[in-house]
Amino acid sequence: MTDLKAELLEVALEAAARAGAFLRDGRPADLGVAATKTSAVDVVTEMDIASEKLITDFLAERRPDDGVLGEEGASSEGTSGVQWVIDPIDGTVNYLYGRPDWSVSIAARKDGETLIGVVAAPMRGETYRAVLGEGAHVNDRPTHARVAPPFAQALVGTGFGYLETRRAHQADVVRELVPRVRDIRRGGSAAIDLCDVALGRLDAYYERGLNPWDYAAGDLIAREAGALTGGRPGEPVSPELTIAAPPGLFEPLQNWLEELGAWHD
Ligand code: LIP
Repeated sequence: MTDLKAELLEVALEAAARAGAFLRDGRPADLGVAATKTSAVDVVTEMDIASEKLITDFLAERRPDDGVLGEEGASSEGTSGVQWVIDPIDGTVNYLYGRPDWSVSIAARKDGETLIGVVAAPMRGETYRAVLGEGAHVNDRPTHARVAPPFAQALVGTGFGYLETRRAHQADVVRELVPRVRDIRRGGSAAIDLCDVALGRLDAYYERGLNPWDYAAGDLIAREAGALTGGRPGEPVSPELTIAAPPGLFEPLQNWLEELGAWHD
């Protein structure tokens, strides 16, 4: 592991641990919605904002020359060429409702490549991490995606956006999926869903409409665990479409999603 990747990983693990503990231990019993974004159900809480400030303050202390992109507005170019991509709470609606599946997602990118990714899931007592070319781990244990099952036996995760028109088309797509696979799961945190593919807790995951902060870390963790990731055929993961699955399942799922127009509203 290069010195840079080792340093970025150590900083990301500490930042995610601090934010995760703050969110787990400091959640107000009367937590409410502080603001909305693209719709009345696309919510931000005071804890999203506080978590992003905790992380960006820590990064400024440890890596002052790096750039930052955060879901709740953190945005700076930096001069080092390293950019941090942060989701201070992925699964905000779950966090708002006191449900356990939420995470802190932190990735570091340089020259267009994600070098390290960390996803902390405090209510699971687990932290997922990966370094480019060095494999994926859950806590300190290496993890690998499941071997591809037949399509009809695949457990597939997905999610839905916050806009009515997008949700209606996503429902049409998942309607076609349900009779063709083992089952679906809708966890509510893309970062955790991508890590669940890395852990073998899902056979596949797909979703349209994610932001870079939702998928940056989980995409690397899934790939380093042996899964393939991408969007439309020949495309990388993007807000247009994100897919993760082991070889042998990735290809038929990608073709099927292309045919059903899962990449558009
Ligand atoms: C969420 C994603 C989830 C998606 C939600 C939302 P947030 O991110 O993790 O997979 O279905 O619509 O985008 O908003 O909680 O950071």
